[in-house]
Amino acid sequence: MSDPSDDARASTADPDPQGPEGGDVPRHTLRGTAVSGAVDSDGSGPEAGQAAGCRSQPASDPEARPAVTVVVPTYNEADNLATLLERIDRALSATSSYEVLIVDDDSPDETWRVGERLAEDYPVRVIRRTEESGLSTAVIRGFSAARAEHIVVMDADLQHPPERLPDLIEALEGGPDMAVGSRHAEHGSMGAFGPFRRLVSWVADALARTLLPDVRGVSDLQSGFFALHRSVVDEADLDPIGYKILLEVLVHGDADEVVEVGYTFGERHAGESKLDAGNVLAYLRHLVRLIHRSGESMRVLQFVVVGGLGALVNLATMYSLMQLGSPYLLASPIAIEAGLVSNFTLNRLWTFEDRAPDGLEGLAGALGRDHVVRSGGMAVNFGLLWVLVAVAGLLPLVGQAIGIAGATAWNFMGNTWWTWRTGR
Ligand SMILES: Nc1nc2c(ncn2[C@@H]2O[C@H](COP(=O)(O)OP(=O)(O)OP(=O)(O)O)[C@@H](O)[C@H]2O)c(=O)[nH]1
Ligand SMILES: [Mg+2]
Repeated sequence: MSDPSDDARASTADPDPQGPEGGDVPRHTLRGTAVSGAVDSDGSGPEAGQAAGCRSQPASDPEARPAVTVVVPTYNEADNLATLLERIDRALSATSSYEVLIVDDDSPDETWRVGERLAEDYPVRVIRRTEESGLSTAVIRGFSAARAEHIVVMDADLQHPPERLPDLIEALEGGPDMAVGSRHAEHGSMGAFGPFRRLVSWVADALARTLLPDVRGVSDLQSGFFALHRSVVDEADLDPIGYKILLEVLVHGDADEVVEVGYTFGERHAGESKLDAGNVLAYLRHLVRLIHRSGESMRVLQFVVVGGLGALVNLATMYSLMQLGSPYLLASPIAIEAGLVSNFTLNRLWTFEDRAPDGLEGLAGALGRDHVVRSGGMAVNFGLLWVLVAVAGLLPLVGQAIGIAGATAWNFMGNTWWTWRTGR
């Protein structure tokens, strides 16, 4: 975990040249970090930005701990803060003592300054970071500076309805370690999400669910709206890339029981989205790091090795048949089938050994399912090739290489969820 003084701001500091989603970030361990008063705001000392203290606690008592800390990462959200804080206050002030911790990356629109001004009316603290940037690291910074036992993470743009905060907090009080706001749970909805973003969100979810068995019970892995007991992250070694801090916490945090609370994703109130194509790449890199650290990468590696061997079996069979005088159009489908059977057998014995079905009937069923999955894989390969070459204008070989990667991902998902569904 970075020392709080990392963020101390020189008065002439420029915004981080890497931008809000800069490159790799340092690894964070929350163990043993100070959680109160260690906040730099406008440079006037650790207590800056705490003018209103914490609601329902004597403002004169600097040690007073709120029951809930709402961590809000911000970048250029100046126009959203007043409404956000007003609605959070309306939702929470009657039932909980709370504080809002704004973690701002030195926004050019001076979100941090607006936050400090609003701290006169609401229990707000502001952390203005200049030496580190990025949504996920901002949230981690919020975890370490939070003073409450219960921590909620939410966006500033009002897409996460503050009115659901009491439900998230109440869900925690019953015993679970985490409560995740979900758009797919009961009473949840994607709101005005367009079809393209729904598709992206679905693919991103499916990839994570396939590759990370630990997170399968959570229906909305893309959610940035969640609550946890601080013990979930106190000892966690968090090392995220990009946007998806929830995934990181689910995989590396100490949460045994996770519940979901449905919510409707609202429309951005003001300002602009920070999502761009770079986020997609960051997400994939994050997934690779997560599967590596969670040990699941071994299965993926085995699957790829088996696929490579299958390609060799395919070529060797075709070569042998043609040597025996078979025409290539007859040799090819036989060789393809030999490759498929080789993949199936090795995956049965090695990659998915822990899920092997019982008996001959179970095996035959798995073989049939595998053929369906791999036919889909060929369609994915061909479809991607066509889109990338005919629509996007890429070179055919590049399109084919991306097609193979897409088909491998498809086949792995199909094998994980369907082919080898038994025995688990
Ligand atoms: N501190 C910090 N906050 C960030 C950064 N990038 C985004 N945020 C904040 O994280 C929250 C989510 O960002 P959004 O741009 O709204 O992302 P999104 O909700 O997935 O995308 P939209 O639906 O298009 O709004 C907002 O409160 C942002 O201000 C960053 O680099 N640093
Ligand atoms: Mg948003």
